[in-house]
Amino acid sequence: MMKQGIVLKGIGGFYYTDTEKGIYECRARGKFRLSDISPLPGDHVIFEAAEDKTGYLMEILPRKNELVRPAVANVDNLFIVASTTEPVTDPFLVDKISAIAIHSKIRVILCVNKSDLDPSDEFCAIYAEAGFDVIRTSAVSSEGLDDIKRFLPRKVSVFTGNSGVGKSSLINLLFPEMQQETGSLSERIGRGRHTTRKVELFKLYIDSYIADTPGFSAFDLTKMNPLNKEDLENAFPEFSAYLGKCRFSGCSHVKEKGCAVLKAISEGRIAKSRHESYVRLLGDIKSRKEWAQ
Ligand SMILES: Nc1nc2c(ncn2[C@@H]2O[C@H](COP(=O)(O)OP(=O)(O)OP(=O)(O)O)[C@@H](O)[C@H]2O)c(=O)[nH]1
Ligand SMILES: [Mg+2]
Ligand SMILES: [Zn+2]
Repeated sequence: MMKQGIVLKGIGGFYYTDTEKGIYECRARGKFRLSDISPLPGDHVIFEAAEDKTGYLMEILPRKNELVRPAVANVDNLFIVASTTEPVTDPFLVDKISAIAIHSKIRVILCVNKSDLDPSDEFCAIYAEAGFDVIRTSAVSSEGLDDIKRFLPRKVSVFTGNSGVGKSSLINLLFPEMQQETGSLSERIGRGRHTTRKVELFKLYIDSYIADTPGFSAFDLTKMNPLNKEDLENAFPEFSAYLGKCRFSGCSHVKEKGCAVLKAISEGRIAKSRHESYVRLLGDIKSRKEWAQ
């Protein structure tokens, strides 16, 4: 019998696929192994189901979006977890991941975690003013957990961010039955035993899934889906009020005369750090084009 389900995780050639009748352990048919496309967590799939809850994947339905790092498909909400202490999140990481997500039409929610250690007022303000949903959270005081929960119903939500910011801790507190491994900074420097290794979706309630993911390193950042130049300015929501108002059409908002974006920065309406990230991403895009020629 053919069934439709959503892939929760892939391990050793098995794809654990959730349906209204429970989870099926599916193998991929040869055509998946031969083609470039392999099933990702979040994929909607058609499979041939057997009585014993095993099956064969036959088809991956079209994806509405797909992230490379973390590798997951059909994401509705991307919770970017950041911290301004132990460890300090580089704003560039937030700016790059959020730009990719916005371009992929994924809703970005910034969780500024460890508020018990640092209120992170300045960091929160930069992103709130840029138009992001910002939640100040703590896995120690439980601040912000109810605000996270409001975004989850009937969505696929993915937690990302650099290693050690508290993604797994927040998820464990929200849903104690998930019990993701967590670890202190000193533990993760060793062999990283207690840090998250793989992407796996968990079903929370009907049509609602959540995924913890491994923390980012600088290496991962260079491998993420790049945008092109035209898409980049649109991936910075606070630029939108000024786009089309620069003196020169095709303005790249770096140092041009009469640039409306630069004027907004000088008047304090756009944060300098956000613009610095934009310029850096634009530079990455240009150098990639030069290499490609
Ligand atoms: N004070 C404080 N410590 C926290 C908070 N959240 C997490 N921690 C601690 O930070 C460390 C890292 O937490 P994890 O939840 O493992 O971090 P992670 O983001 O899942 O890390 P990776 O799996 O490596 O990506 C642990 O020692 C946690 O106890 C918080 O809100 N406040
Ligand atoms: Mg983790
Ligand atoms: Zn401009």
